Amino acid sequence: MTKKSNKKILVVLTVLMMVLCGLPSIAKCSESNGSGAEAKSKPLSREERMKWWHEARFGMFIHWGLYAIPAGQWKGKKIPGIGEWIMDKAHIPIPEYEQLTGQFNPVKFNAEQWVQIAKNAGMKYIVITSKHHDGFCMWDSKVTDYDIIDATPFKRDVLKELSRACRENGLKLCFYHSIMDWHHPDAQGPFYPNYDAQNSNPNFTRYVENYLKPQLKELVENYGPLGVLWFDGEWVKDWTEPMGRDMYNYVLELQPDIIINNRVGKGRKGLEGFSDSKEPVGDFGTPEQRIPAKGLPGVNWETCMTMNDTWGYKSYDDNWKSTQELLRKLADIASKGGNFLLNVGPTAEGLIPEPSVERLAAIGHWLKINGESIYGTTASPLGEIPWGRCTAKPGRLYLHVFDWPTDAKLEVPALNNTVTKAYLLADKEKSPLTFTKEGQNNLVINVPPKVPDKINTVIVLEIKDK
Ligand code: FHN
Repeated sequence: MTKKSNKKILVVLTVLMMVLCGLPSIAKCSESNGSGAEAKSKPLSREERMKWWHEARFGMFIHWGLYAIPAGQWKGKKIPGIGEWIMDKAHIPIPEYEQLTGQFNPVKFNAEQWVQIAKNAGMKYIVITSKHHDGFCMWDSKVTDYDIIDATPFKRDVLKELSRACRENGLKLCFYHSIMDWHHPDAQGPFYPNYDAQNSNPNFTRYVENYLKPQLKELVENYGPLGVLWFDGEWVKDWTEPMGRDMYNYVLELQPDIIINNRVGKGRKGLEGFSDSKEPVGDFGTPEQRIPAKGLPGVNWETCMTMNDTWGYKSYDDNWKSTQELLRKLADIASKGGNFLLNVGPTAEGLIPEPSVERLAAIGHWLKINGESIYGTTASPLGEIPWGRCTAKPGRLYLHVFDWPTDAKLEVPALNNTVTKAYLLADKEKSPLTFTKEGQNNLVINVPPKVPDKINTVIVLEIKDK
């Protein structure tokens, strides 16, 4: 019997189990102690589940898949747009795109090294594409052969290796998973590249029940516990808000403390927080490539962003953001109460591009000194500040100074609190800076004339009251 037919039998059995046990209770079913009286513990609240995530503030996004091989070029032509969309942008027929599997052999991939790069950058979690829109699976999935083990000469389960490395290094592993699938026959539709209306008989519900859900179960149960399930590709017309809600509940049953983004439903509205519906599904909003000017008050959110102009590797995209830009974005996001998910697009050999590595190392260096002003902080209680940003913790304000005052006097507007001490966060001795109150609420701090850190100097204010 072939592996494919084994997989088919497995799918049929799984579906049968689901029907017998009553959807969506796969986890309940396998957890039964046989007594019939299953004690159900109280579900964790959203904020209990999200505690580590708020503390973390900074994570690594990894877009990696077959698209790293063409790296933005197809048949000698540079294809405009983001690298991981090449199948769509270059109108590559499925059988032709599938040929890439034979070339996928990233022998330089080293999970430990990737995790070290993230850890040294001060990142606390990693979100990697388990499956992007092209449908190729980066783990050994039992419900398809279109995966890294069955279809490539590499035959290594990169998600398994990353899961181990993350666990050993104390980082949370999270998966990005695309709902839209350009490869699965049941998920086909006129939107998809090379849609063949004559020969296909798509059935999206069947795709969700027999493919998407079993795959997520594999990911949560065999690679978990996971930090986040980060859905995407939810805009396809076949995907509905009720399907999103069902999926949210399904995943939470599999792992009760998991966090799930807003793209599980159709909630990506406005600034990519949530729709106006009364109870939008998902735990956090996902502004993409932008930082909402005033954050997203009352909503958990995470900005995801590329370092150049692509998520998946493109060999000729050299439009890198500078370390200064990235570090200031991190402070800006934290000052508005959000998380920063910064992307890398590894090469087909399995290497994180050097410009990304360099920037991450520099960010890590800054965070080693100034991390206290980012991790576990909350949004700025102050209004707009002309020279930089502010983050807060109980009893402390962290002033992130981007533009150092030429007269060595830093004015902090609209500060109502009693300040007991001010010092540079980078100063191990915590030598106090002197300050005076000016007018009603303005505080003027006497700072060293020479800028200590051109990118972002952090001044700590210890304050008496909240
Ligand atoms: O289409 C994708 C894109 O390729 C990339 O994965 C980003 C990351 O947030 N999300 C989608 C567009 O919203």
